[in-house]
Amino acid sequence: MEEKMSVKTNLEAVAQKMYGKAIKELDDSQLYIAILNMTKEMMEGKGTIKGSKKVYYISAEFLIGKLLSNNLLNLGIYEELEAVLKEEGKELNHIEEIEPEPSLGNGGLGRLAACFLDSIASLGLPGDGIGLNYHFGLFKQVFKDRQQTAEKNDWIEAQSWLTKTDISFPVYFGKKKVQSRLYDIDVIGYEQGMNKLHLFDIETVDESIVNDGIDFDKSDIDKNLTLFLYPDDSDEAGHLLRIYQQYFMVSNGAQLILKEMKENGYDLHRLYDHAVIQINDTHPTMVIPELIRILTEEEGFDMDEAIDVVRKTCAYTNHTILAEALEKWPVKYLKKVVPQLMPIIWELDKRTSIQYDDPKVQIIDRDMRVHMAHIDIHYGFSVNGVAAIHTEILKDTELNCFYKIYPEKFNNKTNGITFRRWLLSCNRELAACITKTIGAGYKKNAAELEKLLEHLDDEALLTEIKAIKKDKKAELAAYIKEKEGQDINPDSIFDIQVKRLHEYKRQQMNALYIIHKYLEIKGGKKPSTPITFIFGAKAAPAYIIAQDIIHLLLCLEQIVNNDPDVKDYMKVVMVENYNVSYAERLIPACDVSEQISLASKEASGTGNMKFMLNGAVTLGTSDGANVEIHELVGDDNIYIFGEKSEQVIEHYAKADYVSRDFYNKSSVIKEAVDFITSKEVLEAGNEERLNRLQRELLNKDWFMTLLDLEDYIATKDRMFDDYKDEAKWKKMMLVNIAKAGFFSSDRTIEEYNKDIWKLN
Ligand code: 26Q
Repeated sequence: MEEKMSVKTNLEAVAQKMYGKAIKELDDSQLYIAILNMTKEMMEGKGTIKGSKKVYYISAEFLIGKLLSNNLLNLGIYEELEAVLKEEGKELNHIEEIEPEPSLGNGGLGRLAACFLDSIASLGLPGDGIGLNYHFGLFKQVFKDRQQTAEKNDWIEAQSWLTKTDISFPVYFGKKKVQSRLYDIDVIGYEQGMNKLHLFDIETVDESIVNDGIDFDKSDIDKNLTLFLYPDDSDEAGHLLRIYQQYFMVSNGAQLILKEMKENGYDLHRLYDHAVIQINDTHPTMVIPELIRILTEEEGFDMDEAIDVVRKTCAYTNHTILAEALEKWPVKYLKKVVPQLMPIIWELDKRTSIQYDDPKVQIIDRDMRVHMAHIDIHYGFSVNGVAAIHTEILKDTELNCFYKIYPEKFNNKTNGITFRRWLLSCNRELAACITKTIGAGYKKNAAELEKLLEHLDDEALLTEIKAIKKDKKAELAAYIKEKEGQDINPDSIFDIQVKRLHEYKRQQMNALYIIHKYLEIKGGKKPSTPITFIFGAKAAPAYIIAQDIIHLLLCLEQIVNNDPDVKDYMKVVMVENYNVSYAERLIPACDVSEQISLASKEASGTGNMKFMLNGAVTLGTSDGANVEIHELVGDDNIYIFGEKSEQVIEHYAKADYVSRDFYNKSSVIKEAVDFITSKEVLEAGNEERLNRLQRELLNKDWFMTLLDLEDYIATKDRMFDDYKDEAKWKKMMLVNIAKAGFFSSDRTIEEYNKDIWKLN
């Protein structure tokens, strides 16, 4: 009661002060601003988390999503506020809608960073994020003529979670100087104190230079440096700007860290006793030479000691084994953007080449490209992969020559997700049901979810969980009707694939299944339960084939949903502008979680964990964290198909995969692939795109779609068949929820702390 009084009194006071009005007189937008300000004040009141050693998680991306409901939840005032508002005739749900979503990330890597910040604070560990304050973040996806177009995503408003600080550093690009400005976002732990997300910006950014869509003049960094986040494959012109951004981030980061060390009176010669820098993929790698540069040029260190101190401070996380995604910047580019770093990088290269003659481990290769990951591995103390199989592949193949040199540096940290956002906040009904059944202990200790296994025969519980799923499906159906204008049947199976569009993730294989089902229904074979296939995916604007796959999905949506013979049995929906907020609605409503990457290619995946936690059953390959999900839930509670990673790696080594052979020997595959350029699809779509996609599948298919297609179809059919067995399905749901505890990012962060950071 007292809490409720205080939230009410607090909000009334803020409303009076800002608008001179009572709560009930405010409209939702004004109320949002009032609640934002009240929440920021209450967070400040919790105080900063302190300790003698701090982790700095440096990352080009923090895909934080909307913050209001999570901050309220972590402050422990969500329910009180909701009740206060209700008394005044207001709905917190509606107010939450007003907050714009920052899209400061591409996908998994950025979202992981956001989950980690939540867990670091929730465990009471001192740890800040360091990144960039992109004004438009990742583009907003808009479909036109069944194709993706990109628009800017304007998220910064006069009043927001950002707090402008008085911290500003000079950053030099050779002789050119820019002056930074630091903005902070408070990160409140669950029933804990506060850390910070530090986002650097420059004040001269000019939002008006953006033309149509997301096109802008790339030459003037004073105006464009922090305008946009780069999509995960940028064109040549974008590369230089990407390097400008990276250096701007790390130079500011290094200056901030050293400033904090000095303010605390710490000896920089023992930097590693007070700071650990976690480098999120290679995007912040230049922090290593930058720190060495500052220590030698400005702090009087000799080179040997500077390198030693920095090496003991920096740790690197690898998120990919796709060779094309590993950053290798031409010396020419670095010389142009950051000439002051080149002598340091040459020095690091010289030391490495003296010690190791293997060309595969050099910093600068014969083509004069700087291998960013090699800097991290030689000049950091820890290298981790993000799921067990991923780390094994790094050790055995991709980074094997490094593993032989530094076996002690390699370790695995299987990814995790914050249960505050991905259960307590996005599925309050399920959380309440779990709390009623096993108590609230799981909120702080996710492993306690296993207690649910004692209730496998509890019919009432199983029925309740299924009913919650049904409600969530109905809510999603209503939302999709509103946003996409599509009618979907809440009693159909919701089969969902949401993630970035990439060939290795194989959305195209799912599309081929849909074609196969469509043709079956046309031929008179109707599924016993209707199915809704839901997709959400952004494609990097320069990634042509990915755009083609989106086009195919949108064409299928058009054809299937408008075919009177078919639409009662299946529907296809590709939602526009899939983002964190959309994920929060899709994930609780999912029955079948599609995790179908080519084995060995998806480092971990984290959507797979979110779906399982919300009672979806996984249809997946033995890839990334699916392997660990499989081990946890056992064969009976997951649907695994396709070739294993060893086999796939062997196909690449022998170059023996020929997609056309699969097409020629299977009529099912042939029919599905042929349909891409059938009369029906060509009428709905763009001939050039559809032809190109079909040719790609037949002549190249680098990610082996056709290799696994038949097994995929058979396994998916079996899964849909099992859905009819309600008793069986409900048990699978419960086992998946119960076993999801391992994937709490609290567990992941505890492991980082124990093995790498060693914060006390
Ligand atoms: C690189 C150079 C130039 C421009 C952009 C980039 C770039 C940007 C983003 C390269 C990669 C990314 C993002 C990678 C990513 O999201 N990786 C995912 O990380 C997740 C968290 O560990 C894993 O779960 C996924 O498996 C992995 O794909």
